[in-house]
Amino acid sequence: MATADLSTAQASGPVDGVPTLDIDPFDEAFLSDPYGWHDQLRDAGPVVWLNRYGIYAAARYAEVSAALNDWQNFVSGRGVGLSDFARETPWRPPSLLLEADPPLHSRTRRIMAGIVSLPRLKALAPLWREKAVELVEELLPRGRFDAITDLAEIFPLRIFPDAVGLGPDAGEHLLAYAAATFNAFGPRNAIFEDSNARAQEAIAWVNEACRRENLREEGWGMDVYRAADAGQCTADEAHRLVRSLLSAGVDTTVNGIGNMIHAFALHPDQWTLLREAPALHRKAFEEALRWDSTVQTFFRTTGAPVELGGTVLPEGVKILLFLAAANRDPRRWEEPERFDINRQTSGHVGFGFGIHQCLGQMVARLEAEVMLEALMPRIARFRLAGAPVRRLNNTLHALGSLPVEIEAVEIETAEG
Ligand code: OVM
Repeated sequence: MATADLSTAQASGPVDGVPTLDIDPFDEAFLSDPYGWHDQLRDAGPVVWLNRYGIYAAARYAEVSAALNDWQNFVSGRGVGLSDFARETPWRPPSLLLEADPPLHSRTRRIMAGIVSLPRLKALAPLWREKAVELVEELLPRGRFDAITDLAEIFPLRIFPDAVGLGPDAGEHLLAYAAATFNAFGPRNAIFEDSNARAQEAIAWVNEACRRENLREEGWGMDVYRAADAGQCTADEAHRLVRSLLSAGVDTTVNGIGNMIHAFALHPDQWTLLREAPALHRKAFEEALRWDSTVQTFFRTTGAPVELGGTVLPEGVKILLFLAAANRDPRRWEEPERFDINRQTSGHVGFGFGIHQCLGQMVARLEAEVMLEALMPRIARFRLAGAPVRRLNNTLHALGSLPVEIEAVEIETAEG
């Protein structure tokens, strides 16, 4: 099996002085409640060795951010999952953004940054605002709904595929594809195998959807092909770059919004505070990302011997970076377990850090912003109406269901 091969292909043990742990960060117990395990990882040392996979790991803010910021030594081109592309065949042809290093990454990143740009988003904002209000008005009369399946999964799917220029019926395929993609960064465990088996049709659909002839003229996808026309990349690269939009743009924002609503349902005082000071809504989303990071982990591979947290790591080893644990590291954050929308959140690594920091962060922020703007004036309170159900994923902290009961705000009619 892949995991067994990996642990023998890797260095057989850690360099001297590195604490070793038997924790499996991809087993169901860990993934069901990662925050319950992070203290052990952080407290064991700045860099630890995980026996289960024969890899290094870091869960403290200082080392996670240092590694993310050092792209020369902590490379992405050998994959940002457990699998080392120098030794194993990748699950899919590597991303030209996520799984690439400079100079290739510099070129592809520049192309995409010009497309998923602030002016383009500003032009889309009025439509997205309208769609957010429309969805909230549909949900309000129900009193009870599922904040994941009726809202967090629905809203991005009503706006994002359209912005990319995909045809209709993208929704289910995109969700299935993204789940498998993010699971593939972990080991080939049952969680991966299950989602991979379910995603076969979605994979074929995505590969078709990324072709030039299947993209609408006015979407971001066609812009990538225009960059190819302009000589900035090849047509094959354009296909792969459009694939990045579909891979990274859906399950991330679905759970970014879902986890944020979950946070507010668990902290009604913070929702009240937000409604009293709606200008805090952008901060609130950042705090939600810090407090419950959608992307929990990414790997890097050492490209040369490199020092991290007082240990010199050898060349060619995998290191698992716990972004979500760094975001709750008491060495960096005051009362990190508190969800506090007034907190100074800058420096959180929920969008990563360094040259690979989330390309779509402005898209994610705009989606969350318009959703909060639609919810704030209309919902006085969220209450859990049942136990939230986790959807286990090797990379994402995801919910499958979040039943909520809401208290609607009566709309004031004009006086006179
Ligand atoms: C990509 C890609 C896929 C998954 C995640 C991601 C968080 C990027 O294909 O480029 O970024």
